[in-house]
Amino acid sequence: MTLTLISHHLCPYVQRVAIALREKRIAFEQQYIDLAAKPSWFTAISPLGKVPLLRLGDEVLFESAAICDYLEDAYPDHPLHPASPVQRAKHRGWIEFASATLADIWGFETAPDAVAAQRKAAALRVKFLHVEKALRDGPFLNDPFFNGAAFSLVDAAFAPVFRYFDVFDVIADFGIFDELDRVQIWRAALASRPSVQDAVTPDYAARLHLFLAKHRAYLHQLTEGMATNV
Ligand SMILES: N[C@@H](CCC(=O)N[C@@H](CS)C(=O)NCC(=O)O)C(=O)O
Repeated sequence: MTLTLISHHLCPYVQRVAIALREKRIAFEQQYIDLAAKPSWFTAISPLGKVPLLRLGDEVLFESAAICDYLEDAYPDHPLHPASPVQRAKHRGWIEFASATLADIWGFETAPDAVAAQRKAAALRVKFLHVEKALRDGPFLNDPFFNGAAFSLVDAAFAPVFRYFDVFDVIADFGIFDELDRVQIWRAALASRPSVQDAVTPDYAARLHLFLAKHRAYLHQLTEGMATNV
């Protein structure tokens, strides 16, 4: 059976599933749609009108968490959730935390001016301070994932979060990660993971810049020299 991941080039939730599929060594195809002009076949099969969807023959799954749960159940090799129920519940909580962080990123990347961007940068810093505390102690450089040596769905959820900043950091330094040493090590480890690198197309950064331009975002104004740096 062919698995098809219905995708959008910039969607971080799509990336979660693409990373999980690659980590579990499951073959799949990707089909990209334009969310600004959703095809009628897509709206017919997507109850919330959102990507990702995972097509499995005649079946269609929606919502990234439900899709990842399905992958864990149907493909138990290369597990991406811890065995302990307590740890699993904690991981689910942190995956939800990544979603809340994505909501702040949306506010940051679409902020129309410096004041709004600073406000959202401050909210993001508070989020990452929590993440810094959650990352455990230990020989972190040799063991850099959320759960230590084993890559998990929390890693798949945060990798697309950090990817945004690979583009934003080139535009301006908002100090969001200053002195968050564990977060920075984690971010670097995720960026060098092949499943993470392959979860987007090579034109990801160019597409994100176009998105910023379309929203007339403060970050875009900085690239154009239209605004003063923070
Ligand atoms: N809770 C959903 C969120 C998915 C989501 O927000 N997808 C966005 C793109 S990143 C989407 O399809 N939005 C629909 C639209 O823009 O109309 C999940 O985890 O799958």
